[in-house]
Amino acid sequence: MEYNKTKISILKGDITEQKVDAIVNAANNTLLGGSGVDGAIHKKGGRIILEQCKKIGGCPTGEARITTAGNLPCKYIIHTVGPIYSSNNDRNEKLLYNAYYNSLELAVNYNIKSIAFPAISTGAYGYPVKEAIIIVFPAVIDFLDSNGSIDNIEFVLHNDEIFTVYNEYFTQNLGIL
Ligand code: AR6
Repeated sequence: MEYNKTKISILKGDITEQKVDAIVNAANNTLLGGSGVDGAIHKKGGRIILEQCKKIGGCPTGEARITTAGNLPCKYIIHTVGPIYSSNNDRNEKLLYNAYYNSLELAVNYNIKSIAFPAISTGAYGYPVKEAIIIVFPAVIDFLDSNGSIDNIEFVLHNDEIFTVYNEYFTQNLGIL
């Protein structure tokens, strides 16, 4: 679909293979790597990403930081940290919203025109996908309403169940987005 001239798409796959300007990493506060999408990005991207992350020195939950992408086909990695679902309670929604919004804001500051997001916090951090999705799209739409200069936003889902939830939400809300 298109919103304010930005193409928004959902696909099933591996975010490390996306040939976009930037991919978003679902990192942790240390930015020193981990499992899941974070592990895949560091493994395929190579040590240069970790070296830059070490220099940055961490990232608070809901904020975003940027590095180059090493051996990956994209140009940049935007590292953001989503909330750990079980430990934030009433702040989960705001923190997840901020992770998406701040990643997009950082992207625009770097003149990034295409960006791919994983389903932040829905793996190790335990955020239920059906609760996450109703935060993700409004965050993106709010951002585009105030800042339209991104051409392409992709949601790259690694897992069938999550892809189905995104797809249903996308289909049902297409008319009102
Ligand atoms: N491409 C796209 N999505 C992926 C990929 C991939 N290659 N691999 C996994 N996913 P997670 P979190 C999906 O656990 O919940 C790390 O250890 C996966 O199916 O990667 O934000 C960090 O260092 C899930 O839907 O991130 C943190 O400590 C989604 O990515 C912690 O995990 C997010 O799952 C962050 O947890």
